[in-house]
Amino acid sequence: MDFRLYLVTDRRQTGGRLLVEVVEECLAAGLRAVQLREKDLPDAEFLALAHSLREVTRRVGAGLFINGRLDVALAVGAKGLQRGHDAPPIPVLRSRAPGLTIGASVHGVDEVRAAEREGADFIVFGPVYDTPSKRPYGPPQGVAALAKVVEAVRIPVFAIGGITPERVPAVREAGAHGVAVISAILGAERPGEATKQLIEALGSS
Ligand code: TZP
Repeated sequence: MDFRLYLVTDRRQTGGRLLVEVVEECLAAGLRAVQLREKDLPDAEFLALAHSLREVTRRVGAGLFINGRLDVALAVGAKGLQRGHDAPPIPVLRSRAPGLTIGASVHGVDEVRAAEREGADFIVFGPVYDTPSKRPYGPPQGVAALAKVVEAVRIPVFAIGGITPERVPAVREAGAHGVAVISAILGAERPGEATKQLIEALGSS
């Protein structure tokens, strides 16, 4: 995987700034991969946002990943698809879109093995740390569970959930290839600076 920092979008966390502008600032700071998530956006708006993000990522040669919606990933020429739990199985996605890089979002060791067997290119595992949006689903998984997941597969694992620059050393120690982040970047007063700090903690972008 040619990136270690994976920005996941949430347009409600930008403090009123336009999401595309914030992402542009992060790309200028060295960000190489963005996932458009926005699960609650109606199709037409989601597609329009995907086109805008495709444009700004294309300018700097960064990768755009689309959460869940294969049709949108294909329509905008995204680099990849982030597969959620309700999406078709990975082999089906792969047969429909052989060129896409497929990330699988998983929450447990069994699931992670299945995702690798089915052909996922990488894993996003979490929440590793406490994070407000995931509190309704129970306690965070913790770094020990992350280490187990990393041990169970050969594909790269990205840690998600409450990730900050200070927590990067612990998740890297647990074997994570990289981190996926929402609030530490989008909620920062200066998202570009926050991006730089995460890249520095990771040792590469
Ligand atoms: N999946 C697991 S935790 C999470 C998602 C989408 C939210 C991560 O957000 P933050 O703000 O980086 O903790």
